[in-house]
Amino acid sequence: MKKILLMNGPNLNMLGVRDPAIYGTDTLATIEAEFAAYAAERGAAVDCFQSNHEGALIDRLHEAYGCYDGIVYNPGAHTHYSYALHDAVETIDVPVVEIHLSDIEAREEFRRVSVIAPACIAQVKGLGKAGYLRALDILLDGPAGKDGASEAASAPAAEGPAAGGAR
Ligand code: CA2
Repeated sequence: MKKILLMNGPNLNMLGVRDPAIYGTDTLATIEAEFAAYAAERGAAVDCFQSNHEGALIDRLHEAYGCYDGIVYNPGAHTHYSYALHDAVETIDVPVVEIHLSDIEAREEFRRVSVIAPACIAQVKGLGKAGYLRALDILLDGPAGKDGASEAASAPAAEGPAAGGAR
């Protein structure tokens, strides 16, 4: 059975508590439960981790080395500036799909850049909580997906309403 790690970064523990217009009404616990249920349907086991601390997230990525078949990771605001997390993702030799609930390309200027994406095999954005499931599909099936749709192979694939223009 494949082992998948679901990681969420800073402030994502606040999902469902504030800003439902941007991030939806689901709590992180609900998203994690639905992700784990979908993974089970697909024959994969899931561990979940959320932290508001960069060092704890780096430590968890290091611990994932050799233990997981893939990681679905929403780095939160670390996305836009943490080269330390970029380096950790690059170091561990585990495929990572970056996921964002919102379409970071369509928001404030500072959110349009992901410094993590170049270390990931794909990026999914703007699909809300369904994006987490899509990210899992990419890990299990590859970026082309079950239906065989083609996506860029040489660079991380970006999905969502503004797919292709994320970086
Ligand atoms: O769209 C995403 O998933 C983000 O990763 C969410 C991050 C944001 O910094 C990224 O630019 C895009 C923020 C998560 C904050 O979540 C909250 C949830 C409820 C209330 C307040 C914050």
